[in-house]
Amino acid sequence: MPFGTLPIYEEGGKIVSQSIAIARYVAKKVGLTGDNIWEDLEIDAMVDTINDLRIKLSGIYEEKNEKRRQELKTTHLTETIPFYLERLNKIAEKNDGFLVAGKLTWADFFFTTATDMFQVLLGEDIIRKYPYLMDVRENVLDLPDIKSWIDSRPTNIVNTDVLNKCDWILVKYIGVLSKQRSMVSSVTLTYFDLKGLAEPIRLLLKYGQIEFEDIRISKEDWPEQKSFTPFGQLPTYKENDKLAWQSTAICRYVAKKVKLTGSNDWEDLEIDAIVDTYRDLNHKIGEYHRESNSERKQQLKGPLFSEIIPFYLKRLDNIAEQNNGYLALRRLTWADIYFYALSERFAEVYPQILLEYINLLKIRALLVDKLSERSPKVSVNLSKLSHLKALPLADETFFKPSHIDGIIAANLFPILLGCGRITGSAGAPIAIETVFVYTLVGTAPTDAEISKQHAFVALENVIHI
Ligand SMILES: N[C@@H](CCC(=O)N[C@@H](CS)C(=O)NCC(=O)O)C(=O)O
Repeated sequence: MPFGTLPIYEEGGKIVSQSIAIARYVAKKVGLTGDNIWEDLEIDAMVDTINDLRIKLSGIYEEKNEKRRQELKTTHLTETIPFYLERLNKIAEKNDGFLVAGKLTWADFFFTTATDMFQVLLGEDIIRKYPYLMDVRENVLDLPDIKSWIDSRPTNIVNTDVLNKCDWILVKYIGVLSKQRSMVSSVTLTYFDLKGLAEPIRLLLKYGQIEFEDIRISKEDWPEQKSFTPFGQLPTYKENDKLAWQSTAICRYVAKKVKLTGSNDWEDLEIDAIVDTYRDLNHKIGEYHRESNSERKQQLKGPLFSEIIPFYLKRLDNIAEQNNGYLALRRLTWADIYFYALSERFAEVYPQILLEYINLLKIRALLVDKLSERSPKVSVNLSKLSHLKALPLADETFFKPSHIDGIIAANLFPILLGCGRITGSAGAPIAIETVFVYTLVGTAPTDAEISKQHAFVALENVIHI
């Protein structure tokens, strides 16, 4: 089992985990996806929204204290559930009893199975008051094949003990579009003035050189702006007159435009599974950071740092090692950009933890390469660097203009430094020993007349000294 969780899906000897990624993959096989990448984005956003609700409700069952559990249940029944279901009901009304695109898609299946589970867990029929949502369920449950499956399936299908232990999350994805910039005439991304959930989308747009308006809502303006968003949250993404929400769904959509998806359905499933797995971890880290009760926070801290984080990072690190330094498919995909952007905050707060996972650090370095400009800007004159001759520089062409291999956070830099210093003639760059290899800092000697040309040469292959 790749990450110690069920369900897993096996096909032709290949195994993958992450329930929503698997559902998306199977939906493609059985023709329940959208007709174009925007419809797929809408389906993904819908599935993620239902899953957001699922995650909120599952808090009731994770709460050990009986009084707090009842309070939470009441809040969810009176606030959270009506908030979501009223909005979903309106959407289903506009879509003639379906959730997306006025036709049956896998989002309707996801809704039906999720609400089955909510009803068992809450002991109440929460859908009864929402006629169009009842239609959504009927449109699924009345399908002859589904009917006969329900009649013949094992009766103990919902085992709440197991459900309480499960932590299934979501994600989405699909095809590939032309990289033509002109296809996107006007893109607006709205979020808070933070990296957060918008940063992977920003990086994907930047990677594809898609121009966009980066709107950042202030804390003061948020209460008013909230009511204009589909589910009271950000980010939202607008393309011409169409609006989308759900950050991971948007990432997958933009990834298709910029060609960072897989080249077949199975490859996309592999990317989705990695993205969902990192979301699982991110969710657990987020739970700890959001906990305001200091006693409960303390209880979460031990298992999070001694078990959960090492469990996930070790496995992801192994995957990157086996994948030519990437998280999937032995090449750059949106899973890497997603991981990089969402782990940035983690890397800032806990630089020491990430240092133990050298392959994950390398992904971060590789990505900066894709997102940065070429350096040095003109070729370096090697004859002026004779003091570097004996050094085992991994990148033998460091003197040629090319993309940089990495940026090291200032707070990490001192930790990486070793004691060695190799200096040349006055003004020549100094080679500084680091845990990776020697790096050069200083003014690069060039044939051109350039007064301030800095070469910071990090090297392609990591050499441990
Ligand atoms: N699953 C959603 C979650 C969105 C979300 O949690 N947004 C937060 C900011 S990170 C938000 O809008 N919070 C403000 C609020 O709920 O009032 C996504 O990935 O887009």
